Amino acid sequence: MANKVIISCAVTGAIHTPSMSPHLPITPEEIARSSIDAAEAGAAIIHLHARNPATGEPTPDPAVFMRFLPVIKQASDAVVNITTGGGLGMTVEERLAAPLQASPEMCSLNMGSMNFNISRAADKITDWKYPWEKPYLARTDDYIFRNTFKDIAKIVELMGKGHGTRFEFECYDIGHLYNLAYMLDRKVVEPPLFVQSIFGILGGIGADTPNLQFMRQTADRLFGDAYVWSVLAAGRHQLAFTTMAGILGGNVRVGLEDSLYIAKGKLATSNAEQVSKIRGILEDLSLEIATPKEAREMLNLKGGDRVKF
Ligand code: KMH
Ligand code: ZN
Repeated sequence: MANKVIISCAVTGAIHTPSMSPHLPITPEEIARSSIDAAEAGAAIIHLHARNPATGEPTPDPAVFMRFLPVIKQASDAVVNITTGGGLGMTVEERLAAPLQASPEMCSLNMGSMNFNISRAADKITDWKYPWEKPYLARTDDYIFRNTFKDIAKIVELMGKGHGTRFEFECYDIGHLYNLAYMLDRKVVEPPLFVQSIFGILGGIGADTPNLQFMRQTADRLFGDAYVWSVLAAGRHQLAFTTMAGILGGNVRVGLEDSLYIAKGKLATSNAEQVSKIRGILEDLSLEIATPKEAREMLNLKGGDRVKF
């Protein structure tokens, strides 16, 4: 089982905006449908954010999450992973509101504060669907995504100790691995650690191939066999980096949160399309895809019957 590949799918996120793709799921119905289809295509873990159904703006409102979480659970065995990163400008308290109510098997945990700059995305759009989109992106050249050691410890305390939720540790740079190692040394977090290495966000490590090995070797040195490695890369780097991660024995994350494309210049029409594509590549490389049950065993999750939705 150790060499089975977990495919995570991040279905909507808080980075892309409605004007960038007509295929980005916005409403609870669209998020549920897209998640269920992605799970059927082979995703064992579904990583979720919520959006205001009327405008597509990221929202921390637990009531909106609760409109799609039970629908996904009823139609699929996939592990539900709720963001604690939320959307740009949300407080840590706002970011925690939905996971505290839903008590999911997994939630994300961002391993450091950083300049999270997605302002370049605004350059390409000329026709904006909603007034919030352009300023939301543009102001990120002066935005710090806050995740202090105290914040991280608080999230572990509330979600980990409080709810038995385990974490997708989002590491955007090598230093974030050291932050996680510090938490491991102090027994704040427990193995097996699901380390999501992220490449290509401006403010974090770039999507250059040598960095993939650097990240892997550093994680090996710091965590030994106490971690399960996964990789995501932003935008056009998504497929190359996830393919390389599979070859190197890692797990992968795809989804429209991370990239809106399926090929050069071609928008993905669904999350399932990206899941099917990476699944096909991994299977062509003779790698086996983990089922949700196998992912639960690999990551020591509490089980889908112990969530509150
Ligand atoms: N969009 C990813 C680069 C979170 O949800 O906590 C970051 C992310 C953060 O997935
Ligand atoms: Zn996310």
